[in-house]
Amino acid sequence: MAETTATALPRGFRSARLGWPQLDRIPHPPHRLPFVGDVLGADRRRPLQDSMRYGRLLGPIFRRKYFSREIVFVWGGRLAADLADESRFAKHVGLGVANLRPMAGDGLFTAYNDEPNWQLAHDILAPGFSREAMAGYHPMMLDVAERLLDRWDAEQAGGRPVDVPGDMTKLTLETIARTGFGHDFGSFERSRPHPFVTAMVGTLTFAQRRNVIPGPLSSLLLRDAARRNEVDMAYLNRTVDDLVRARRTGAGSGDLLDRMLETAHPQTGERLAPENVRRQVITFLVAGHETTSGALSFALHYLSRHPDVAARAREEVDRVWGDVARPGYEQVARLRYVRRVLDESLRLWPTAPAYAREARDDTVLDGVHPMRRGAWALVLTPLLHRDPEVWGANAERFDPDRFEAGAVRARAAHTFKPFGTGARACIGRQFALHEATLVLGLLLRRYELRPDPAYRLRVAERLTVIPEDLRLHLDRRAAPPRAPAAFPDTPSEVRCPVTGARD
Ligand code: MNH
Repeated sequence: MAETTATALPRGFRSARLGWPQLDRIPHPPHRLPFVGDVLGADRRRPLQDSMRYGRLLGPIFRRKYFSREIVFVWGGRLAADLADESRFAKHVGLGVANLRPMAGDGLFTAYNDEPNWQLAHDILAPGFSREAMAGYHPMMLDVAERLLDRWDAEQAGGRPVDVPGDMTKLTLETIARTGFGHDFGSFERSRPHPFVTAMVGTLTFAQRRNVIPGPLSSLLLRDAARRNEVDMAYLNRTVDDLVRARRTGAGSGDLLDRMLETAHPQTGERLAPENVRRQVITFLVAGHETTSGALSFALHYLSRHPDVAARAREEVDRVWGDVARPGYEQVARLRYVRRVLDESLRLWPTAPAYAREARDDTVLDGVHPMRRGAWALVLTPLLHRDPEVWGANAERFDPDRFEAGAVRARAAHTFKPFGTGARACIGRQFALHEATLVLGLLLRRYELRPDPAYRLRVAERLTVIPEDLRLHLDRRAAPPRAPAAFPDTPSEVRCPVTGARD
């Protein structure tokens, strides 16, 4: 498939001017300039937090213009819920997602809705995220987590603080590489990030910069960055090709890579072509660790700042796990409160912080804003998750009880969307939640977390978000209580935040 050039109009309108007949009713920042638009004072390294600032100023739907390209942003709960209507709206592949197409092509995350490889890969790979598949990954996830504990034990013994985002990235990269592809990057044996991570961060940052520097200028302003990006992409491709080659000559264990290489579509018998396998492997290596690493890092930050919450979570781990050395698959799902801590962290900082929705046909958004077929809007999840009409006046406060089952039931549907929405929502949701809950449980059981009192949360952006320079001091806890849980939690009814369905 030919990539759309920056100047041609790709699918969906490049500028909202064309797709929103009554655009003038949507507010934009003051001091708009001819030609350049709203770029004055814009923070080009932190475009998300920049847009959050404008969103707070301008309200639940607003627009910003970057040179000739105008973008509509949405964060109000009612508007976002309307955009979740799958009969009228669908995923829009634009901005950061579209900028990743040179790397990820028609892989699951970046495929256009009507590209045949989306449905094919989705149907082939979905069983890789079933309950049974997850239970199979569990022991491998534990193995990787134990390497993290070894490392943190050593840091703790040496009185050194731990590098939270750095070590969470090692953990999640090793987890997806091991469970998905039978590969070991050796991250914990390295003092610096694996070159795969450095190259990946480079391409994500480049894709983000291209959002705010439009086509005609980008070739000029980003020339050196584009050259470095070529090098990064070549490295990613090489890594993946080596990995696939090794598997073709060796034996797998029924993991994701085996499914990509061996499995035929259950109805049509079709298989993924080699070039598409390469796209999928890159997609899963990147999508499968970057966001989970951020989610774990934010959760650890909030736990360190809320000792009452940490104590409650720790009490739950002790009660449910007792002193079993290796908690089983089933024991992870029973950490209800730890899971709420994670949900609440993903509420305040959903680590894939935006998703785009386009009109399937001419329609009117929330009965107010007409949209032509193909017109689209970007949902700013961190602001949606702080809409006072949904979350109350104290929406900025960290409070895991917001995810207590009764509170979830009482809330409007489609207002918590850290994993996106509809048919193109995250396929790895259960994988991420299981991995993160397991790791938080293990860490809470082993350590008390002590923050650096001088640290103020700074959020770095590279399409995803992650806390910058977060370091924590650890204290080893006394051994957990002997007796395993005598009275396990009775599972309560919980609504799925993505589909609104009840478990
Ligand atoms: Mn994930 C899609 C967030 C973990 C693989 N993921 C999405 C989307 C969001 C998202 C949001 C939808 C984007 C869009 O609409 O444009 N994902 C997350 C978060 C975490 C996460 C916040 C962790 C926390 N994702 C994972 C993991 C994997 C994964 C782990 C793989 C093991 N995600 C994907 C893939 C897609 C996706 C693949 C694209 C699915 C599709 O379009 O069919």
